[in-house]
Amino acid sequence: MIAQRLLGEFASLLVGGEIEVIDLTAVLGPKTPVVKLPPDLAVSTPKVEIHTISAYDKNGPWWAWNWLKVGEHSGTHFDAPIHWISGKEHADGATDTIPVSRFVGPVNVIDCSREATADHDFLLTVDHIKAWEKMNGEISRGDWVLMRTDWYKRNGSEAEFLNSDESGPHSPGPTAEAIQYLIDKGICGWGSETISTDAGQGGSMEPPYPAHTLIHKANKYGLACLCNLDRLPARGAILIVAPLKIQNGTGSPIRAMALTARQA
Ligand code: 23J
Ligand code: MN
Repeated sequence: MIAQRLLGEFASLLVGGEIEVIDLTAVLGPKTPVVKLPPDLAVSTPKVEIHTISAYDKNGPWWAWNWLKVGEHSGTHFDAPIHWISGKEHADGATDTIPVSRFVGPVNVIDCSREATADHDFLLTVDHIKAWEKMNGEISRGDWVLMRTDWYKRNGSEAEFLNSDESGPHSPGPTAEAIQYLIDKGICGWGSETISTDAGQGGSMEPPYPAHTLIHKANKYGLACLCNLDRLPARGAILIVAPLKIQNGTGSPIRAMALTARQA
């Protein structure tokens, strides 16, 4: 009864614009930055390609359509538990087996934009999260947690976004302890604005790629290349992040969005 009434009120607030839909997604196309792994370690994902089938021409006189070449982990995307070796045994850990309820949930946004601008290798710590919780309230079971860095402002340029030098890529991320703290709180998933849920230097952390390793071991989800987190409140928004239902998929591009109360 109460849920039905709230849905009715929600519908009118949504249609009236008092509840806004914020786009958290980067444009997906040939310029989309893709992760570059050390060639001696691994094969990397290809760049996105968009191929025309027809464009109201001899290949289809009255219609236009395209086909895509796109890695599962391209652009604003979802990491499923089976993406990582630590999560490969989860029977409900692929894009086609994750319960659909996991794709909608309350979201906490931890603002690290000042720190990440000053230090491209900034790592979010447990103390930082605890300070955030003192200000904003405790992170709860089932919540999504996103790391705001304003790094998305670089995603028009792959060089700026990956920010690599002789020592490898440099972008902010979480410490292993911070991720474990969030897992112990029972979060649903963890998301970033950067190319990976881990820091650029995550490969040389302990364990290597701690966000991937620990989050997926715990049957939880990752989000990467999110945009516009500076438009979200620290808490109180609802996140919607649905991957394509790819058969045994390890991840998928998404249209990430959030429902927020319009600022007065
Ligand atoms: C494979 C190996 C390392 C990384 C990644 C993929 C990703 O960034 C990803 O998209 O999950 S860091
Ligand atoms: Mn990924």
